[in-house]
Amino acid sequence: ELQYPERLNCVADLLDKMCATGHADSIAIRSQTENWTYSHLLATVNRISHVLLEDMRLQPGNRVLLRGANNPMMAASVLAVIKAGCIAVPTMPLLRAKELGVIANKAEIAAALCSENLREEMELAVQANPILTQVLYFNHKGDDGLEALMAGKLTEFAAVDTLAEDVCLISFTSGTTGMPKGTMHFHRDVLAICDCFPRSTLQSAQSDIFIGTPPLAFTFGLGGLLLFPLRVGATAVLLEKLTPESLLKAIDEFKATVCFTAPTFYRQMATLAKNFDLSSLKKTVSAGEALPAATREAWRQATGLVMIDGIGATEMLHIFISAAGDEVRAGATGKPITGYQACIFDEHGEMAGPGVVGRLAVKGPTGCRYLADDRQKKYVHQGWNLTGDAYEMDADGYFWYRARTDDMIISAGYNIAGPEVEEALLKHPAVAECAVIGQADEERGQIVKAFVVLKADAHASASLCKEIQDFVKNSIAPYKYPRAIEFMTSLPRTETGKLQRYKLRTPAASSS
Ligand code: 3UK
Repeated sequence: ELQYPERLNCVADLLDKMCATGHADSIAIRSQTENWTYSHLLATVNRISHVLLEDMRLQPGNRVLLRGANNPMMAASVLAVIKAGCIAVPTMPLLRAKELGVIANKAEIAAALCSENLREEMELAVQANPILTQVLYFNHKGDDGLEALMAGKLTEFAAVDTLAEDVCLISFTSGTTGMPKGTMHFHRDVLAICDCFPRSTLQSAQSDIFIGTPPLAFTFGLGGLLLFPLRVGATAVLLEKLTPESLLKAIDEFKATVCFTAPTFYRQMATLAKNFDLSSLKKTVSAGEALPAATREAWRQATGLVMIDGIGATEMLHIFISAAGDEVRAGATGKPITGYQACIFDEHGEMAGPGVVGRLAVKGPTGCRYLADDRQKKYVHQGWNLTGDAYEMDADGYFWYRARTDDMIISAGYNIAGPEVEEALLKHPAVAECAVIGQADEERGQIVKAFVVLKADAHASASLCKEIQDFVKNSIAPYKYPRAIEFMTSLPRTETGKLQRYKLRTPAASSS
């Protein structure tokens, strides 16, 4: 049972307390060019907090948009906003002015801190959205930027005294449907995620070095690459523009012990792993999308590591079902992590027992609070958070992913889970990546359609198409095979590595 005092500022716990308890000289954050100790991070955060309250004249409770790739100043800015009693609204680096405007208006944001190299779209957003009145740029050499204002500030700053249940973070979902939703989280929630998954599932320690791809604007990255390491006095490596190859190189170079990324990254990393020394790696966490069994197996063969799959959601702040080590059951996501409960609701909204595919519901120390109220009722029922995922629980309490509820394909009366067909396709030696959707069909309602990216040495042809179809028919129930296959050079994905299936559905198909 997690217990927190009624008043707390989570950054005081994550930073001031760590400095005061022997971690001041340990390395908190590394990047390609910087090594920041805990005391340097604390001083930097404190100076930014002074700028927010004194120069930008913000009041506790004000919302501050943050825009930057994964780097030390972006991390310090997020922490400083929260320490000053304000609400951090981190945004994805690739967002354009239009999307930044939507977020600023939805979350009623007047002030922003933005990395100099992402200035262009920020300025366009400011021009088009009168609500945005103040922007300061960081990672900026000029005398009008955040660093120039910080120079004159004290390195001490007492965290603004907030309630454990004051909102400190508004996180927007990565928008696989193209409609970002804001979710609110308390100071207490931030500490709760640090005290659940990393402690019980990862068993993180001070000696750990965390690395990975998810942006700090995605709660998967904010937790895994900043909050979790700080909570145990460990080191976070923050790197920009990573590719599967450069991430492998960085693991080797920084001697990383814990890695966070998405399944597609691991799949590509597995093919290149032999060129690097990955002996420092102990825990590799996959989240954001279902982990195909073929990817889990390729990763084990390449590195000897048993992947830790975990399902999380922006609404819940972080991972709530997972398994590690001997607890892993290949194919299943795992069991509710310490502190969380999960169950399946059937189509009538009743709690279902083992063996029934239904809607995954979770409960724990964190929970969904949407900015816009109308969605809230759909997501939260009697304290249970309904994730929008179709799952099945087995008799031992393991949870097996089937599909997003809106990705279930109904073809000639059969319910077909797209990811199961994707799993089967990925086992074919010519297939590098794939995505399966339901395409509208006069006769069958929908048919299974696969978009396939071939490996470099394979060539698209009618005979390969037939071969792949037969291959699938031979490994799963034949009615699930893709009646249509389209070869692609790449698949549409979000910045967080999630497939954008809605972009593959033709208008006719999605309206049916
Ligand atoms: C899907 C998974 C199967 C699932 C997230 C870890 O992904 C995160 O948050 P989002 O709000 O999306 C949530 C949805 O993504 N999903 C995520 N992980 C898995 N499906 N297996 C998985 N392991 O549909 C879920 O409802 O972008 C992940 C930590 C923090 C996060 N915000």
